Amino acid sequence: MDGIAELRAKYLEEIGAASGADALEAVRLAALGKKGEISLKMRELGRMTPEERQVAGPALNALKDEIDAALRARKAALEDAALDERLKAEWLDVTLPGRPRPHGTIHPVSQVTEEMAAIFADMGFAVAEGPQIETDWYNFDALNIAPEHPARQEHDTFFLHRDAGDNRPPHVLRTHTSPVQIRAMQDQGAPIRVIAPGRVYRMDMDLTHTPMFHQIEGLAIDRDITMANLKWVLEEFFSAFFGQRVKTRFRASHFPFTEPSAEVDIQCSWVGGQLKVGEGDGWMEVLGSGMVHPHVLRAGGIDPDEWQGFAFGMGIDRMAMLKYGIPDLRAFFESDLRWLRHYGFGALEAPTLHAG
Ligand code: 2NM
Repeated sequence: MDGIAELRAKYLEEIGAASGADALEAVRLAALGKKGEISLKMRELGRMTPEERQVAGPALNALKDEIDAALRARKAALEDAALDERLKAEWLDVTLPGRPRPHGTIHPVSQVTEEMAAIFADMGFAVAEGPQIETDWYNFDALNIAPEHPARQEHDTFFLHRDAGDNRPPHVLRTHTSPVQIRAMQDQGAPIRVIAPGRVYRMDMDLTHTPMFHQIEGLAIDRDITMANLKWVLEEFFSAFFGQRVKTRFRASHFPFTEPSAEVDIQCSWVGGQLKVGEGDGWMEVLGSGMVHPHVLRAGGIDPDEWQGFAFGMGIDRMAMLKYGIPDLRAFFESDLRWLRHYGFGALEAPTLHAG
């Protein structure tokens, strides 16, 4: 059939010369589109004699397939070339430092709480938490603090407002984390080993007191716990916390929730206005403790004829000041960014048992 060789040569050349996707599409339409030259030629097959068609049909089909394949090949080649160009033009210096982003710090209270939890965890104590708004039963009665006991006033408790006629039991902002220990005893029973760190509230505001502060209390109940266990646990704790052997001194004291009770001092020196823990022959009171009172065990649902144990409580904020040399308690809760950046910790400074 006439013209096939010419068509083939013409379109293969145009395909080779097409410099982009649009030009290539124009060639495809001109050759194989509805009104394309090759399509029109195929339509002419119907008007041929059978003999003519037998020659022209296969030739046209072969041409169509060849042009089609050439179009695809050219399209792929153009796309490859475009990608090569892009890869040459675009580049990224992976050695550049990242853009600096502002990031916060871990508050010393959070850091020290984590450090303490890690040390006590090593001695088998789990962390317990509870509500900061408590009933006066959990905050006082369960802890053997009688209604007329001076501790209820001494604590200068924040009571929640009650409208006249509102007969719900009185609620308070907890004045210590001991109610958490009562709840833990009720929930878990004996034996039990927990620490309860958290916020507590007392109406007190001067150079060394803030109305909100942080306390950590410990509780260990078993069949044969004595004050010897208490002394070992506390000495182990202080030595791990301060990173050196720290001597302790137990002084007889009184708390409604423990009997007997002891206040605990740690060894320190005070030279040239500089306080150092774990050396010298001075003592500093840091902790209250004792054997849990039978009334308190009973409030926690534990039988005091079968079980006994020790409890202790200390201030977290003051321990943070001691360990990290932070001078002013009130600055702890002022949210001053300069203070937070100076005394704060990096997110990756994980607490260790040997922090220095
Ligand atoms: C202290 C001193 C002595 C104490 C008692 C309890 C409980 F709930 F188990 F009875 N928790 N913490 C306790 C004992 C706290 O703080 C100065």
